[in-house]
Amino acid sequence: MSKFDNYFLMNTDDAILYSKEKLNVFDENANLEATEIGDGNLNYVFRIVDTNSNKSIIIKQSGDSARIDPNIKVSTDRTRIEFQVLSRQAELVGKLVPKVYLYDAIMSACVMEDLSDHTMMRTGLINHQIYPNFAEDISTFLVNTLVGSSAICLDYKAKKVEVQQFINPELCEISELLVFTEPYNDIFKRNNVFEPIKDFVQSELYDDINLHLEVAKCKFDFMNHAQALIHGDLHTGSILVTPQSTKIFDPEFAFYGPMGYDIGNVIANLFFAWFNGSSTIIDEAKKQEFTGWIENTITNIINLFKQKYDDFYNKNVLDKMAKTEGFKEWYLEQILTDTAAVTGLEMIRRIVGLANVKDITSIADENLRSTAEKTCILMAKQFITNKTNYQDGQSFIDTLKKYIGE
Ligand code: SR1
Ligand code: MG
Repeated sequence: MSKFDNYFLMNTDDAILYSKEKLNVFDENANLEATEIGDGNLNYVFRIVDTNSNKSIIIKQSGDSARIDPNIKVSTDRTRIEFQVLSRQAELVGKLVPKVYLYDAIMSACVMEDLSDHTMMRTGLINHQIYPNFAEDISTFLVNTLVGSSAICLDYKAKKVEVQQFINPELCEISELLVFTEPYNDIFKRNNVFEPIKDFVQSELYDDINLHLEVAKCKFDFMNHAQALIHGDLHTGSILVTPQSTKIFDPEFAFYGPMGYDIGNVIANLFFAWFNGSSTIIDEAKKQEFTGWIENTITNIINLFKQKYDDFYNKNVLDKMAKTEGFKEWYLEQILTDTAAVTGLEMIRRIVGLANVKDITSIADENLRSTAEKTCILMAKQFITNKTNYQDGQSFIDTLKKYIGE
């Protein structure tokens, strides 16, 4: 009989006991200390350290409801998905994801590498840190995990098995509501709209029927286009960084969906960092350096994605018909079109939806925050309604410049 034979939500003492009983990581005379460090919307994350040897690991456990809102019930199967996705992605991109050591189906826990020497990218960006390798690393991650898990590279049956393995109905439903529905109507009255822009949100989002039509098209693409094993929640809170290293984690929203969903999430969250820097950095030269780096990073991610896609495709394409002249280019155009639309969708939902982002909510000056939020919404609408026009990195920056009046 073990305390861990039946599921319950652990506290720090339980996490220490769990480490001793279930893991073969620490010495018998280890002096273990545990801290709960989770700051996401859903899960509990324990860091266990042996103060004698400094050896440490992470135990991530899922509860049956969201931390951000206990009324939101979520399947604990998401931990299995996270473990299996990280294992699969390790084969595709090696060191760009944390190592996973154990999945415990009873406790809905996953044990993984401790990356406490890294910083959560959103925190780093809010402190206006620059990460010179990021565009290179994330473009490799995107191409290898997305194209590498798609029907371009997998045989017919293997791909269907993967689609089935990573079916993720409850987490997808969260995105279907929070990203593709509620920002346009607030049907569940849980949107978080900054008071000074309420009227603007009413006219630009809730009342814009043409926009709703374009969003509906994207929503049905998200629900029905099983293109690749996507991360599903690739914002800057799902990325750990140092100036030399990038680690993409937390793929609990993963499923077979459109590739552009991941790329668009990365681009949108970099725009939030741009608006934070532009609104809060006082020193003009520092501001230019930081926002200029974000602009180059956005441009480089799209352009590097295109280059690496081309190379990866040529080396790995299996399907006979996918080798037809012109198909590779056509397929890329669709991915970039989806990317633009999702950039817009993520920008809107993080400004007005249930789950906001600190980059924007931490802008203390009310007028600057209102301007940043309105500009994000207007840019986002362009990305959604003119999604076919974003086929290179510069086009994303051109929209930024247009709406900030440069
Ligand atoms: C109820 S969960 C709210 C948001 O947090 C996650 O990180 C996802 O982005 C989700 O939409
Ligand atoms: Mg998360």
